[in-house]
Amino acid sequence: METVSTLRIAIQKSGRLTEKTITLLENIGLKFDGYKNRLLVKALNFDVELLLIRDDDIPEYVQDGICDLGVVGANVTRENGADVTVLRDLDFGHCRLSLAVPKSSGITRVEDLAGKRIATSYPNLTRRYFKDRGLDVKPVKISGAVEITPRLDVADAICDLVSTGGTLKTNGLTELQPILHSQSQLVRTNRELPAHKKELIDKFLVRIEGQQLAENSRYIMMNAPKDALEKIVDIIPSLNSPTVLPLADTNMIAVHTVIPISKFWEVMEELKEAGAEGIVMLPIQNMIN
Ligand code: PRT
Ligand code: ZN
Repeated sequence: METVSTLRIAIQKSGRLTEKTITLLENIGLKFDGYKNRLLVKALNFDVELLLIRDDDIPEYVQDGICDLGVVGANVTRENGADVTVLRDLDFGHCRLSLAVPKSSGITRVEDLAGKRIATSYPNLTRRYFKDRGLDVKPVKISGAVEITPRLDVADAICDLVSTGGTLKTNGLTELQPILHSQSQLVRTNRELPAHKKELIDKFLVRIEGQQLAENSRYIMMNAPKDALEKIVDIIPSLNSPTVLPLADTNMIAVHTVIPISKFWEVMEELKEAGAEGIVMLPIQNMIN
C-alpha cells in the first residue's frame, strides 16, 4: 500500500482561528500560495500540506491519522474526547466555556442549576462538570445562537464560549461560572509516524518555541554612566549577560539586553532610577535559545 509521506496539518477552513493559524505557520517559515476556498494546500518550501476543514472535525481527523497535526481550540478537542496529544498551547483564540443565566432568573449559584435545562454546543463538557459536582442537569444540544435559547424558553441557562462577554450582555445574560479555559493548541496524532515526519514536527516545535519566546520578549537598549553598570546588571531580569558597549563619552556605556515583556515597565523605572537614560525597546522577530 502506498503511504502518504507529506506531513498533513488540519486547520480551520474559515473562522476565528484561520488567519492566526496561517500567520503562525508563515512565521515558522512555511510558505503558501493562497489558501482561501481550497481544501488542500501544499506548502511551497516544505513537504507539508494543509487540510482546511471545519474546526469540529479536526480532533477526529488527527486521531484517525488522516492528518498528522492539527490546530484547534482546546474546547473542541476536550468536548470531542479525541485520542490526540497536545504538543503546545498556541496563545491565540483565548476564550472560556462558561455557564450563564438570564439576569432576571435570580440564579446566583451553580447548585441552583440542578435539574435545569442547559443549552450548549458542549453537552459532554457540561454534563461532566455537573456530574463531578454530584449534580444532575439536562443539557440541550444546540449548534448555534445558544444565547437566545433562554428567551425562547428552550433552556433555563446556557453553557457557551465567552471572550469579551459582549454577547452575554446583549442577551440579558450573566456569567455564573467558567467551566473551561481554552486557547488554540497544536495537536498530534498518536499513530506511529515515519522518522522524516517526526523530524519535521520537532523542527517546527523548536521554531514555534522561538516564535513565542520572541513575541513575549523585548530587546532593550540604554545609555548609562559607567559606574552604574553593576546596579543595572542586577536589575535586568535576563538569563543571559547583557552586552556592554563603549560610547564616545568615555564616562558612559551602552547596555543591550533582552527582557520578558511582562517586566518591561517595572524594569524600566528601576533602570531610570539607577541612572540609565535614552531607554529604547524594540520588538524581536525571532529567537533561538
Ligand atoms: O465553521 P467552523 O465549525 O469551523 O467554525 P465555528 O463557527 O464552530 O467556530 P468559530 O470560528 O466561531 O470559532 C473557532 C474557535 O475560536 C472556537 O472553537 C474557540 O476555540 C475560539 N474562540 C475564541 C471563540 C471565541 N473566542 C468566541 N468568542 N469561538 C466562539 N466565540 C463566540 C461564542 O460562541 C459566542 O457566540 O463568540 C461569542 C461570544 O463572544 P464575546 O466576545 O461576545 O464574549
Ligand atoms: Zn465549529
